[in-house]
Amino acid sequence: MQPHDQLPLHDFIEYSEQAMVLRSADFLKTMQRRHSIRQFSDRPVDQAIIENCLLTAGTAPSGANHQPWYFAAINSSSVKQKIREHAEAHERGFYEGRAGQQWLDDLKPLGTNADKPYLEIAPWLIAVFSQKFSETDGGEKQQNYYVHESVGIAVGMLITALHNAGLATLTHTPKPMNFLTNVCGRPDNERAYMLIIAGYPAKNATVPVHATKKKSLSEIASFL
Ligand code: IYR
Repeated sequence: MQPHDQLPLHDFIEYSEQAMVLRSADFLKTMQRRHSIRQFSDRPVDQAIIENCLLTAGTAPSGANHQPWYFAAINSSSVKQKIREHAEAHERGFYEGRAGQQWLDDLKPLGTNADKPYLEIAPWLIAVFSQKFSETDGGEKQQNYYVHESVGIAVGMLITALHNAGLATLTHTPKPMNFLTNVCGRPDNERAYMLIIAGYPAKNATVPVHATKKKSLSEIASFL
């Protein structure tokens, strides 16, 4: 097969318009039940579920289909402990001044602080890495395109897949995040992009009221 060969689109499913209205409304309801949480249960989650969700993320569109992402899925207590130690040390600096007053004021309604016990309690941490360059199968340096856009889409799909599977998540971006490269043993061409915490919510899990207030359609969209 030549690289420019085309395959017929064999798996597109056409629904009736009525079904599409129902499906889109149902999916909206499903996604309106997605909340970032900060109280996780230590209940284990089967790796097979995480694998399916990562494969879902891997179906994301990307610049030139170079798929400039890598996911380190962490279940090991000792690695989670290391990540918590690093993240909390960085967060303490953040909350004790580095953030600046404006940022701290904006975070107040979320009730966050430098303590991140969930980094050890939740069964899975998924460290997401972006690849500005990658290596081809032949060992040559390959330029990647729209890296942030591509990885952002993949992370969105990962969070959606985890929620759809029945898990709760938290997106976490400790600043700086480069310690994740060492802790996860990733190569130089990768940058830590985000940390996704995934698991069951704790029995007493809460959601900040502030986080439930989503903009209305007219605030986020217009029809031209
Ligand atoms: N990374 C910090 C602070 C933080 C920043 C933003 I922007 C948030 O939406 C939430 C938290 C923390 O995790 O506490």
